[in-house]
Amino acid sequence: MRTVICDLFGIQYPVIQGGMAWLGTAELASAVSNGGGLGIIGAGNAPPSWVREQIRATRERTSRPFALNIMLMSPFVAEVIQVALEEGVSIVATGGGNPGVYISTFKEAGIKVMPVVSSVALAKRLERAGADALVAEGMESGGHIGEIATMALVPQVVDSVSIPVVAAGGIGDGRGLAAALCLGAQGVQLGTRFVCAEECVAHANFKQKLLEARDRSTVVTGYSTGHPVRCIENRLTRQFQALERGGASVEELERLGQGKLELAAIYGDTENGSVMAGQICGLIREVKPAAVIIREIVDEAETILSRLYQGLSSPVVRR
Ligand code: TUI
Repeated sequence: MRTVICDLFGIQYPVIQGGMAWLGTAELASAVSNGGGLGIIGAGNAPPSWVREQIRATRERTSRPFALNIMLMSPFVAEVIQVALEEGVSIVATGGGNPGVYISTFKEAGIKVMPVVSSVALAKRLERAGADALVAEGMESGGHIGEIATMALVPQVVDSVSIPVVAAGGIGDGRGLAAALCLGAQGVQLGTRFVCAEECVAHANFKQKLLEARDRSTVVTGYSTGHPVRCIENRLTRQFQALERGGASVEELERLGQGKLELAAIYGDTENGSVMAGQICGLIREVKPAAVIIREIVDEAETILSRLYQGLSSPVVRR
């Protein structure tokens, strides 16, 4: 299965890993790239020294293309960009804001840029600014989200730009990949699914929380702060929502959120920490190697699409 996005990034399959803070480490990124997808190091709020180490560690583990995701709300954005330039990263993804002012810097260094967008307006602006591809991310995603669902967002972004679009949000298997291709996307980005990759450094409790999750397990907190975040419901989200309902200040709410992703993802406190996950979490039943996840997704999508083409009345095989 080859699409324009495979040629753009020099990858085998149009399957891209989400650039997750704390979890998009060299271990996961290299495993995804070695499996034929595009692995992404998630800089999150990490200091530039950590990002540099992860880039080097990824290179030790794979000779295939990988990307660095720069989270634009990070206090270290400028320094992380400097690290990307110094280390000669070939692909930069961005999230959590408008990367418009940085794109020319990346382009001058020969770096391909793929911002995450959650609206048509930003998609058009970033195409004009020189982005090479876009990730259209729906509100089914885990972590920091926009307002529009993937099914509605992807075709509208596809129609508004001429660069390739990758669909994200609510995609967890080959059915999602096939559907995304039908919406006009050239590939998919998956975060939640890759949290349950063997190579992901997430604490066992964090993975277990995802395996136990169902369709309605996630909630969105932070609408009142302007930074909505989707997580699995737990003590922290209930505490956050109670404070939000009580009209707590943005400062108080942001203070409550600080350090909570690390608490859950690394230390395994899934009650008091932030278990960021997308709505597709209910689909995930087991932990397996990233390369197996990728192959299963691609094989399933190919089967569905060929059965559709043959005119079979039920192209999707039920599990
Ligand atoms: O960035 C994400 N997802 C994330 S970042 C993150 S780290 C974090 N930790 C604690 C609290 C909050 C965040 C966890 N998950 N996804 C990509 C994404 N980008 N989703 C939405 C956006 C976005 C939002 C606004 C992109 C552009 C944008 O532009 C605003 C503007 O200025 O036009």
